[in-house]
Amino acid sequence: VKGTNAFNLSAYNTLAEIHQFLDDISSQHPSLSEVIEIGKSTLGQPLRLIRIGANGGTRKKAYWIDGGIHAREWISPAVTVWTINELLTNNAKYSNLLEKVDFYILPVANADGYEFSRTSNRLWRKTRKNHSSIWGCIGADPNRNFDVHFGGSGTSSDKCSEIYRGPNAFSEPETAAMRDFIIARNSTTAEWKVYNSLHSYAQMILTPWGWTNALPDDYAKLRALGDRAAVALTAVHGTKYEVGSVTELLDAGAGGSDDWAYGSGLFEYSYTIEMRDTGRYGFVLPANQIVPTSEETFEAIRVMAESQL
Ligand code: ING
Ligand code: ZN
Repeated sequence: VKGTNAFNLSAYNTLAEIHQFLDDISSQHPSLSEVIEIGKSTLGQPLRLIRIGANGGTRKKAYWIDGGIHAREWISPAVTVWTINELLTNNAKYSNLLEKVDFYILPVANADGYEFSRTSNRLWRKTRKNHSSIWGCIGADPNRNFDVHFGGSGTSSDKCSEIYRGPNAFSEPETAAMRDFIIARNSTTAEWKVYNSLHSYAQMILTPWGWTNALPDDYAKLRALGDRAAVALTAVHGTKYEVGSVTELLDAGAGGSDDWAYGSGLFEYSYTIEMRDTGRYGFVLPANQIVPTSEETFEAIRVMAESQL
């Protein structure tokens, strides 16, 4: 499947290829999109997102999607680029949605980790910031580095752990850039509504909380929309999904981005979506599953977005 300028939507692309794709597709749809650099990674890579929506500059309901918080979950950046291509290439189909809602899509939140996973260690998860001189113990888990009950259950102070939370909340420039951008936009042009963080693998739509077994006050509301999204997702290719809070379905993990998005009060709805598969290939999902995974995940996103119309 070829997207704009022969960008290959059915392959796992490099960070540079993804950034080129953002520039190319945005230049083809200048009235519906803009590319924004929200900061730099530890190793100096730009952290780039695309805003997609009509009427640039006006305050609109806003939908955030990040991919690639965890380096090895390659399906996540791949689904974000497919989604960007779908919204812009077929924008006539989504004109009402794009009039009312702005999408902010950050394909590769953990840019350094993604490149390291591509070039050196396929199963790398964390960032690449040097918190430790011990070989193999670099980086922090960005999904334990946000600030809701930072340092709580399901996190580690061991720099060699896969769930090392970092020395303090937002110690990683990648998570700090997300926080700063989301907060700054909130007071200008984004009325944040829905937060999605795309991960793999488990086939689950997860609501907060990750830091406690307690459920959020609005759990019934979050769950109802998550359930509707899962039904739409499954209808595409029959892929089975579970819906529940992080601690209902997985182990606790404090400092997750979805807990911060919801707990900060910035977003009304917040979900971590754990995409394909359930373990057969795990993080090393074959590239021939990129398009079907994107097609089904997009229907879940569409339900969440259209709930805002
Ligand atoms: N799973 C998530 C992780 O960060 C999660 C699960 C989501 C934990 C939200 C805490 C909060 O461990 C994967 N596969 O990354
Ligand atoms: Zn993950």
